Amino acid sequence: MITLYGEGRGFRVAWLMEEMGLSYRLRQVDLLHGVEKDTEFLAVNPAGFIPAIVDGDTVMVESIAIMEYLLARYGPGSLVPTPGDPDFATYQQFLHIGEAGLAGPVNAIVATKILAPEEERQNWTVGWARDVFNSRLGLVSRQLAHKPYIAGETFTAADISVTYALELAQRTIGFAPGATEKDYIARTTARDAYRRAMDNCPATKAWVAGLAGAK
Ligand SMILES: N[C@@H](CCC(=O)N[C@@H](CS)C(=O)NCC(=O)O)C(=O)O
Repeated sequence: MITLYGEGRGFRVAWLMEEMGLSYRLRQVDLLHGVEKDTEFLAVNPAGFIPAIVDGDTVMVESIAIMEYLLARYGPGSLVPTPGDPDFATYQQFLHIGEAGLAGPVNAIVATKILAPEEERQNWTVGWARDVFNSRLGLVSRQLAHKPYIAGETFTAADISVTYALELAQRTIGFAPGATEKDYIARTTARDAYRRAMDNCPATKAWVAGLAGAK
C-alpha cells in the first residue's frame, strides 16, 4: 500500500494512481496549521513540502518525479507512449512543462499575491512569472489546437500534469482558459479516475466547491 502525503500537487499523484488502479491511502498534511509539529510527515520530507510518497522502502518527493516512478515501477499501461512512438518526445516535454513551465510559476505568483506583505505584492517577479506561464501556455494551446490530448490522440500521464496546472491557475491566479483549453479540461476531468481522485482528496474537493460557490 502506497502512502501519499498531502493534497495540493498530490492530486496529480492520486489521479495517476486511480488511473493505474493502485491502492493507496492519503495522509493529510496541513501546511498552514502546525506542519512544524507534524513529526511523522517531517521524517518523510524534512524539507516540509507536499506531495511525498512512501512505498515500502521508497520515499520520494516532487509530483512529476513520483509520477515517473509509479509509471516505471507499476505500469505504464497506456498512460505513456513507448519510446519508439512518435508522440513520446511530446509526451515527455509536456509532462514536465506542466510543473516546470506552468504550475511552478503559478507558485511564485500565488506566494507573492496572497502571502507576501501588502507593500511587496506588486513586483517585477510576479510579472515575469506570469510571462513564463503565458509563454508555456502558448505551447499547450498550439498543441491542443490540432490534438485532443496534450501528447496526441490519446490520454496520457502528461494530461494529468498539464490539467492540474491549468486548474491550479484557474483557481488561484485568475487564468481564464479559451475555448480550446476549456474543452480540453472538460475532456480530461470527465474521466472516472479524476472523479475518484477528487472524492479521495477532501481538501481539494472542498476548495473547489468553495470557489464554485463564491462565483
Ligand atoms: N515542484 C514541486 C512543487 C511542490 C509544491 O510547491 N508544493 C506546495 C503545495 S502544492 C507546497 O508544499 N508548498 C509549500 C512549500 O513549498 O514549502 C512538485 O511538483 O511536487
